[in-house]
Amino acid sequence: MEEEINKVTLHGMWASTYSKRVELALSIKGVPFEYVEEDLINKSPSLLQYNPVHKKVPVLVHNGKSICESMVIVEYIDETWKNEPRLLPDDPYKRARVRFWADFFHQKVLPCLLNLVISEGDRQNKCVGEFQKKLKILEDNIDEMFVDDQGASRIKEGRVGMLDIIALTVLGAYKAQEEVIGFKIIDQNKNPKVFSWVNALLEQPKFKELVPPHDKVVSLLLYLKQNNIKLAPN
Ligand SMILES: N[C@@H](CCC(=O)N[C@@H](CS)C(=O)NCC(=O)O)C(=O)O
Repeated sequence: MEEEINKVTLHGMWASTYSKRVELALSIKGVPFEYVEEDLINKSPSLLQYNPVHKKVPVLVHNGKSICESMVIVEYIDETWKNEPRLLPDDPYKRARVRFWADFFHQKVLPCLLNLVISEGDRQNKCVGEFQKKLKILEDNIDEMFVDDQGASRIKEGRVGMLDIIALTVLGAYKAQEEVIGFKIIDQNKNPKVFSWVNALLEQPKFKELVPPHDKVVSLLLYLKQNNIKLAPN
């Protein structure tokens, strides 16, 4: 009966940064869920039914009701399962700041990084410059992003939140991306705080088990690059 009352299903895709946000949030909260891997070339009728507007993953289905858009879903999870750790702070101003920085990752950092990975030559050089500017903004503002608490020990103890989730899902595949493009994009010397943050997250056991395998990500990125398939985040 309990299971029927709290039936949670996630429609996702293994390599999707957006689906991973939801998987991580559910895992952090300890919410059991059924996972449906979607073939995005041949989407399931359920996905089309649950997300008729965008027809995209992730979709969370909670007791038959669907919730779409990764950041909306992460907030829904935090508001529905109120156990610790809270993914957003209670204080309205701090919540607003978390949303602001999450949006910066989502709207600014991710598209820039994806452009960098798939482009070549002059275009790629331009993208590198743009991406470095975004990293500098993160580096300069990272202390605020930790919200109440500083860095690695907090993450080690599993006190992670929405900004950790988005930082990991946007920047966590940087080693695979570096392998594909052949140069460093997150440099320990130039971006020490971002570098330590992302690596502390990659070491967190809950996160570690959910990060897609390095070789599989490299193969996918090479395939997308060689076939000139644009990744159009939105
Ligand atoms: N803004 C959406 C983006 C979701 C998204 O772009 N999902 C991609 C997978 S990474 C997708 O389902 N693409 C299928 C399509 O575009 O047809 C979110 O944050 O959830």
